[in-house]
Amino acid sequence: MKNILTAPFIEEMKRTTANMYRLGWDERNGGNISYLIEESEAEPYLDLSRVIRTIPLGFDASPVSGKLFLVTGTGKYFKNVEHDPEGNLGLVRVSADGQSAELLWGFSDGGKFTSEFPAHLMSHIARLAVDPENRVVMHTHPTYTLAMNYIYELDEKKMTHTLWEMCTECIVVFPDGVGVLPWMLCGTNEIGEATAEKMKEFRVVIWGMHGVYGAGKTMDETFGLIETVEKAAQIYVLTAHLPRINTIQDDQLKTLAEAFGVNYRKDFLNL
Ligand code: 2HA
Ligand code: ZN
Repeated sequence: MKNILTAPFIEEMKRTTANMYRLGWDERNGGNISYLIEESEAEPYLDLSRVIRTIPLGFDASPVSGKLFLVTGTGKYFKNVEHDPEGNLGLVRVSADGQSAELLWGFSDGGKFTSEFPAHLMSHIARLAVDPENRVVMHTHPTYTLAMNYIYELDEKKMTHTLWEMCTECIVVFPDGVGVLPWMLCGTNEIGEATAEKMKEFRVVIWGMHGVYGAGKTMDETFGLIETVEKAAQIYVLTAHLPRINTIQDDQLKTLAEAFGVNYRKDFLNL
């Protein structure tokens, strides 16, 4: 058996959480990531028949039964993942009946997965139905996206439109726009279900006055998606109180989307 601490998926999780912490997006225990791992990726590092303990999920995750997820722990700090991956992360397999998670590695202090794991798994299920290659779900509290939530209507069309105007590449990176949920109690199945419903349509879902969920095929793609939304929100917040002299026009956004061949939300432009 190879040492799991050298596995590429652990390395990626360490690098990503450290990076997000340094960006100031994941204060204290803020944020959580789940990463679908293929059995063939985990097998060189772990005896997959050895279950350390079984943890109830609290909802029916049978559409992802048997799938492995590397996930951040509840109450754990992104800041600490790189120094103690085994204490702050866990590799779990969704049980055959979809009711629980079988811990295969990690959570070494007796901990468990993030309180948002239902929202993550429901989002994985929703995204996999649209894109079978989806593997990552990421939740974080990016500063400017959050700031924008307090000074801008929580409206999908308006918010997407404004974000698209803020950087030329936005419409190319998130042509599907951003889904928006009102403030809701986090850590519940209800917010998980609402997020998953939005994830059928959007890869980015803003949780009003809380943060953002992103989904994608790889850690880089998912991080890049959120990073681009955050950059746009930053430009917005830096300019919102100033007179707007210039803006990217809707016909230019259309030209961009067509030049890059992306399937964008045409109903989010005012043409
Ligand atoms: O895990 O960010 O939404 C901490 C959170 C909850
Ligand atoms: Zn959060």
